[in-house]
Amino acid sequence: MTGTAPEYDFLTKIIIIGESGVGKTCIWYRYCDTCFCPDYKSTIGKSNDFCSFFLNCLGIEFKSKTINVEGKRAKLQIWDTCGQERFRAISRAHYRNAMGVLLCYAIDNRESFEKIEYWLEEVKKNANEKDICFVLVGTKSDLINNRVVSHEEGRKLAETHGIKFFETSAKENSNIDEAFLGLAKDISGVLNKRGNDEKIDAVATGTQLQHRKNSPLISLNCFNCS
Ligand SMILES: Nc1nc2c(ncn2[C@@H]2O[C@H](COP(=O)(O)OP(=O)(O)OP(=O)(O)O)[C@@H](O)[C@H]2O)c(=O)[nH]1
Ligand SMILES: [Mg+2]
Repeated sequence: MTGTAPEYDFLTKIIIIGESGVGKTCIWYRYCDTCFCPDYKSTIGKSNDFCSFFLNCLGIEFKSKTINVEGKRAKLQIWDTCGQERFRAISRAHYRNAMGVLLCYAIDNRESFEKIEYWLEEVKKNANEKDICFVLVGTKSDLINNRVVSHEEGRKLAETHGIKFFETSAKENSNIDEAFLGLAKDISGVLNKRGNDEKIDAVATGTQLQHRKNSPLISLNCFNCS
């Protein structure tokens, strides 16, 4: 046998979106680097150095994490985006090939909650992936005294869209692993179904199963197709 064993069963791209200041970058760092730094600068423009700004503008800023999703090794490529309106065109470039979206509002910011529908539509309009998975995330759940969006409101909104709901705190490291795992499970379900559909197609047409070349960042060693 040649080559080394693949390090994952599937690879998928996840983006974190929502209004500026809801805590996207903090969630990203907490999940990928297991740390919380309370004074991040707003994403884009977070560095005055031209090189960082340029890389950031190109969207070359993601972190990877490999987790176990129901027995499969899932490599999540997680992209932080910028919520500021003036950089929205750049953020849209991140939607390409995304299979999963962490849709964030802050529990102490009603406007960010009211903008969730906007963000949902924004992704649906601009993403090229038809089976994109969403989870709704109410961030900063530690700010109990400043809460203006109830847990029930979040739950109902998620239910309306048929998606999972989590309240998280990057500060207290609460529910963040669960939110990403919930999303990864949904993505795994979509990929599994696709794998099965492709197998059924292949049987029906008598052709050999092949991966779609333009599949969104799905690894070429996924789902029993070796
Ligand atoms: N109390 C509390 N504050 C948080 C939490 N997460 C983030 N913050 C604070 O919220 C502010 C904004 O956080 P960011 O992660 O930079 O927000 P963002 O969504 O990335 O903002 P943009 O990059 O402008 O789109 C920072 O001052 C953080 O310290 C949290 O879980 N609890
Ligand atoms: Mg940010």
